[in-house]
Amino acid sequence: MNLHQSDETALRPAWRSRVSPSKDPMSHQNGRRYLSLLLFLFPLLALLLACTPSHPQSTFDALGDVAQKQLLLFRVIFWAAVFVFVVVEAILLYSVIRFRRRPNQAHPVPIHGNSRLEWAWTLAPAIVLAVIAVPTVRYVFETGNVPENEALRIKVIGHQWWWEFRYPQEYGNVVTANELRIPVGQVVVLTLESKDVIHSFWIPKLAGKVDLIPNRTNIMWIRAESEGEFYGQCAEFCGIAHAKMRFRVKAEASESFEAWVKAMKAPPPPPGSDAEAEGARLFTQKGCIACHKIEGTAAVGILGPNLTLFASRSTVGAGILDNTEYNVARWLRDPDEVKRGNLMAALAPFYRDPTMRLKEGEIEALVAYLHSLQ
Ligand code: HEC
Ligand SMILES: [Cu+2]
Repeated sequence: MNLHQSDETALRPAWRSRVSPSKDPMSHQNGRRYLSLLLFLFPLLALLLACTPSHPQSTFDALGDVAQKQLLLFRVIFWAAVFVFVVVEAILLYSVIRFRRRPNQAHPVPIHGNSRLEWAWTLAPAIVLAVIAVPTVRYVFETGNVPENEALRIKVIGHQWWWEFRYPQEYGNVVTANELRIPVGQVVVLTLESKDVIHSFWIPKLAGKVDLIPNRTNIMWIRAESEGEFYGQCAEFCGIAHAKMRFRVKAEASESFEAWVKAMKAPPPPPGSDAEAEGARLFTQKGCIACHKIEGTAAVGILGPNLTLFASRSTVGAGILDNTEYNVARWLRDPDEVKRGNLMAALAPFYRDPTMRLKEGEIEALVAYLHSLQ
């Protein structure tokens, strides 16, 4: 007989002796400890990943005035915080080790009040806060006040779950969706409104987020210092498809920007093939024109994104899929599969009533037509 084992069994309380080792409450606790360690490590990992400047939405790769000011402010505050952390932890560690309890030591005498220390720990944070306040207040004004020099003013309207951009009269009142074109190097003032609920407009590499609030107009400005495509997204939970409410900002030389504005005002070219002609016909017959607008055609709907020059945009479904023939067909076949809850699938009669669904041939023709719009 194993003496050791029987000893242990004898010592165990009755309710524990029936529990098998794997179900032992102690090992359960161990599991919990691992779980909390994982729960701690996971956000840390996510944080580290988010810090890579190569990420298309990294705020550490600021490419516009506003984002650069905000990044500088972040750095000042971050290093001030690191300095405070190091000093406080150093004093703490020193005190813990230097004044630790030793054997046979009498109880320490409680002391009361030390004006030198009290002055020090009142003044030091005040100085740190004052140092941080100087650039903070300065940049709050600089990013909040819109520079007025011949800025281009664009109205941004948030919809569940896509973006509308309206250009001013000087730019022919052009309206587009999900892809904001701006001239590089120019200050662009954005007035932000919402059609339904609160959204938040965020282009990490160009500027921090500003909310779009129903019945209110907010203002922000951006200036892209280099040409390129910048990723953006809604940053305020706004309903089921919130995570799929993205957009792109395309900053380009002013000549190509002007050319784009001109093209946006022109009617589309005549159909180049039978499929395109069939697609144009279906676009009217299926009722797409009730919700979508295509400049220079009978399509004047405003419930959905403006599709003028749709083929020149880089995404479909508000920034979530590349604008390829395959993906546009996928969108038309079943928008809900691509973007659960979106309003095209919810409101268009041919998605509500399966017998009216588009047939493969019709989808092909519509894709050909939509991709001829460039
Ligand atoms: C009831 C209104 C409605 C009808 C009818 C409708 N759509 Fe839409 N459509 C929308 C809405 C709303 C969206 C935006 C969905 C989203 O991204 O959340 C959309 C998005 C799209 C997009 C993607 C646009 C982009 O920039 O991402 C395409 C392409 C499109 N519709 C084509 C069509 C075609 C083709 C038809 C006809 C067969 C059609 N739509 C009928 C409302 C409608
Ligand atoms: Cu939103």
